[in-house]
Amino acid sequence: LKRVADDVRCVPEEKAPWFPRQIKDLDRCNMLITKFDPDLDCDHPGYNDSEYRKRRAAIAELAFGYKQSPKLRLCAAEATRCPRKVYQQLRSIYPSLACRQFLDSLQQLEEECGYGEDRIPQLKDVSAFLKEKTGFQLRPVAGLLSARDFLASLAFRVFQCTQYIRHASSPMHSPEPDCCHELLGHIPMLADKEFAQFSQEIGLASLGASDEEIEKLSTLYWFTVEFGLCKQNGEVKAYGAGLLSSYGELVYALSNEPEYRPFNPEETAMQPYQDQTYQPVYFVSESFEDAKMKLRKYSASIKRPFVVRYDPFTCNVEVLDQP
Ligand code: HBI
Ligand code: FE
Repeated sequence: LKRVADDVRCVPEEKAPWFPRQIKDLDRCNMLITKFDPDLDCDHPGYNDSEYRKRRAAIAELAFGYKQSPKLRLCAAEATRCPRKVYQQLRSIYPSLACRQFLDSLQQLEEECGYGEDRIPQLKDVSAFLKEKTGFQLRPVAGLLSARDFLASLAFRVFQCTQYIRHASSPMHSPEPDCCHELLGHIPMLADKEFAQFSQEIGLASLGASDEEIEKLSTLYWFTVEFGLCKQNGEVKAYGAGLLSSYGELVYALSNEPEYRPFNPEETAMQPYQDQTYQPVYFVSESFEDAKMKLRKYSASIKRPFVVRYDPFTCNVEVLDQP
């Protein structure tokens, strides 16, 4: 493999869309999509609550102003507005429905990071915890990002994390990601080494990919990281964050109602998905190791005029000529 050039822009834009090469380039990965925005979507539970929207705007300002730098601090989410019920209800069903990795991490987060029903932990503590476990770190984001920008950050082991909380009128459901979804659904999984590697590899596969490939990778992300199931000691357990942060769908997904199919990236990437109701089908992985190997094979089949390699020492992405 030959190094193309050091110039950040050495892949001409007409050959591939721009993508970040360094972790600080993530400051440019900030394209929000307007879906589920409480200011624009009249079905959003917070739409008619001007105080909620004002608070959201202030939290959004913090995310917009964030620059990738180890010196900057994440804001202290909405630490006192914790819906106790969310934590209590979900916590009670995790032992029988969540995968082992999730349960192990959650226990550590309770012991070391202030997870519990009484308050929302500080994102900077959670970010430091993750950094130590798997090298993942959090960066604040004001809402739903474009799939391209969202996936690109995963390539650098950066998770774009919302800080606002769902509207108080619907404590058990949120149309958009909120800090309950991130903290309960995503963070415990990102503290697992195999899963962290799997997540980063989806991110690396997305860099400079065509819009069509981004769509497929985001569908893969949806049916694994958000709604994935896996086998464990002969039983099926949940590892997807969308499941682990939704009491209703977690119970539904592990009942005998929905259809299960084996995880297979070529097929999974083409499956239409739902962001309004429960999924009609869930994909079951044999293990994270197996899911990772299958994803690797799939990624290698994505056509790009170059290959990317992540350098863990510099945290940069190197771009190499296709051999
Ligand atoms: N943005 N903040 C945020 N959080 C997500 O989980 C998220 C996103 N944008 C796009 C997205 N997820 C999906 O398209 C994934 O399938 C990539
Ligand atoms: Fe999510």
